[in-house]
Amino acid sequence: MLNHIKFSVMKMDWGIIEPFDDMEAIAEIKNHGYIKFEEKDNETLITVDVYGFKEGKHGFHIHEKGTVDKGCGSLCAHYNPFKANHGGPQDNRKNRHVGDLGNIDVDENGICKMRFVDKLVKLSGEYSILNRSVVIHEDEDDLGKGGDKESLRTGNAGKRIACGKIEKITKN
Ligand SMILES: [Cu+2]
Ligand SMILES: [Zn+2]
Repeated sequence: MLNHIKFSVMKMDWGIIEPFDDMEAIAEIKNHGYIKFEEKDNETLITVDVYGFKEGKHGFHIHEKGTVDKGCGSLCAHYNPFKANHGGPQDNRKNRHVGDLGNIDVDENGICKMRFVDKLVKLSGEYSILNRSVVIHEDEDDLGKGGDKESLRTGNAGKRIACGKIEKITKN
């Protein structure tokens, strides 16, 4: 599966990527770019293309609600349908929230472009992330390894500095 995608989390040559076109969604982060989701064969390709953030790592999650009009503070906790502790994207579903996407790594120009595949994030079915939200935090997510209580809840990622609602892309 997905053998044609020769990357995990890295910057890439956009030209070699075959598009996933079964089902797509996008979260526009106002004044900061977008996050795109493409589901195919039970996996979801996530494309991050954002700008205007401070250099370094920033926690990156799917939160439960999609009410971005009421501010990033209204979006409730990380999307966690399996009632797990907080973790990172490499953990299995017993050890992470579905919404735990780790960190974006912002370069010295304030930009992060990356692509990776996630097996828990779904656009279809019972545990769909549609109409929920993407949140970018001020601090680095410790992926549940911080050794304190908050690490297992939020990864100590700090303030919510940007967010966007995940909306299905309707194709013509
Ligand atoms: Cu978050
Ligand atoms: Zn989490």
